[in-house]
Amino acid sequence: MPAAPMTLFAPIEPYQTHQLKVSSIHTIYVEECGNPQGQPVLFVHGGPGGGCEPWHRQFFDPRKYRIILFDQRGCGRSTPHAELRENTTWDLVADMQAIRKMLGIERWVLFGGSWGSTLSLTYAITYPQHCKGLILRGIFLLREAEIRWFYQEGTSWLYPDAWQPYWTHIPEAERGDLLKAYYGRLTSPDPAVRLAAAQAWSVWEGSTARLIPSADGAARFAEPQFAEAFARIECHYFMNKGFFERDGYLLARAHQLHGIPGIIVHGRYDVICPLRNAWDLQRAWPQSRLNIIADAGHAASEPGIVAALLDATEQFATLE
Ligand code: STX
Repeated sequence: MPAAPMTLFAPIEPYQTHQLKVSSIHTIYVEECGNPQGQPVLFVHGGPGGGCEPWHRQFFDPRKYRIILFDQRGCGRSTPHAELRENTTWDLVADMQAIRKMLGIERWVLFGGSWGSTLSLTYAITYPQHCKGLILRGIFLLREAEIRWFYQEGTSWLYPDAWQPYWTHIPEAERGDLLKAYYGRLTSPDPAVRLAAAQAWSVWEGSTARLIPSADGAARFAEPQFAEAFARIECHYFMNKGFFERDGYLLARAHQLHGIPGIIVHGRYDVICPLRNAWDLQRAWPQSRLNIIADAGHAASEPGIVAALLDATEQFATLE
């Protein structure tokens, strides 16, 4: 097998784009890149509410893959922007089925990081017959302990500097439940209250994503259009516990993944989604392999993570 490249493939443009109406309110943006006859792969972005970016196309050899990307409800180029109504995990799973059918694909590879891993796992557990294989990074299982770790107490002990603006944005009396306090502000009728909360929420996440933080990396998270969708949609999903029927739902249903090959890539120093998540998932899913990256945090763009993901897409390019 030829060695996988260490850096992303060259930038590409879609050969086809779609606006798919998925509910009375929502229309989602879908694009296809690479080789129309290639291995179908669905890129599942993070957040929820993060949207796709052009460089996300570059994890896949465009000669070997039919690369499908979509912006989930309420974010990126999907409309209406930052909308929370008719926006649940199960709506997104249904949207993925609608995309699959629209494109005439029977089985595909799923590629998702962070919330993209959560949603890919939910889809695969619901529709294993349509999944050839899963490539997952920065595993997020949306358990209550994981939400508490990042938004209430945990990462705060490692990043007290970045934590300061996040928790002082909320008055002392409300700090016992920061998620709830943010939810109130993120759904305020006052656009200024919404935006300030969205920026504080979003910058917290942007400041903690990489092993070695970069100033411009966090700056994008303060951008109003991005922050509003990202913070509102994330907080809405987490207030609703991912819309799962119980805590630990994904691990409890992991047996549904039996027979689906998986490659899990996770940074040792991921403080948004601790390595324990990937460990627990691997143990519940014997057909997966866990690749721990010794010198990386949570971000998809860190060098060791990029190299491991490129190696994974090279391996799955010919999966039957
Ligand atoms: N949210 C984790 C997540 O899915 C708890 C995520 N974090 N940052 C991102 O996604 C983007 C880089 C996609 C914005």
